[in-house]
Amino acid sequence: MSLTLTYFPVRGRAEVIRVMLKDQGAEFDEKVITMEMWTESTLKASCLFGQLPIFEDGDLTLYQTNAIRRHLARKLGLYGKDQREAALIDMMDEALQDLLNKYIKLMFEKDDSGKEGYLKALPTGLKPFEKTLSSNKGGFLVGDKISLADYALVLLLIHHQVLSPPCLDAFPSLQSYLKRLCARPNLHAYLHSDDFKSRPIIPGKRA
Ligand code: GSH
Repeated sequence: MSLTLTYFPVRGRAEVIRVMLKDQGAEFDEKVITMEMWTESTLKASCLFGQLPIFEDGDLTLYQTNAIRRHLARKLGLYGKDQREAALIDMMDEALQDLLNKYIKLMFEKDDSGKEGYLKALPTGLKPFEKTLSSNKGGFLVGDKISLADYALVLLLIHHQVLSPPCLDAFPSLQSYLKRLCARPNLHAYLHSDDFKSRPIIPGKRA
């Protein structure tokens, strides 16, 4: 089945989808839409909610990042081993979305004035994940296999280390988790690729 991701030439909301597909070794095509193409074409009008990303899986066309992520998680076996694990994965993922929303808000601020306050509050946001990882012997947020939520956490941690390199210093479980997951062969190759490295986090913000 052919998979196609359509998005802007930035990491943005689509990066977690890319990371998941790359780590899983899933072949997919990318359609890169520049701002010029977006504003000058009929693509926006053709999108159900007027926004990207678009994900096509054969004849299934999906909008909404989290719907795409969950579709892929179900398809690729990244949603836990049973309903109990799926519920816990959803819980972790929702908490990660809360952190991500704050991070996105900060990224789109015009200047750096919010950064200090953001970094001051960050440990409170990271603590539950540290606690979960330090008590889960399976090595992942839930169970003993990588899930939808792990990809969100890994990418969030990578981006936070760009924002503030020492931000994980007080979190040994998060540090070793990040190191271990980033060493997964496919993920390691992707994270060191020009493709990943050259893509800005958001327009105008270099990683
Ligand atoms: N809830 C949507 C999702 O998660 O997919 C939000 C999508 C969204 O905000 N897309 C932005 C977009 O298409 C890029 S990250 N912006 C261009 C526009 O709205 O015209």
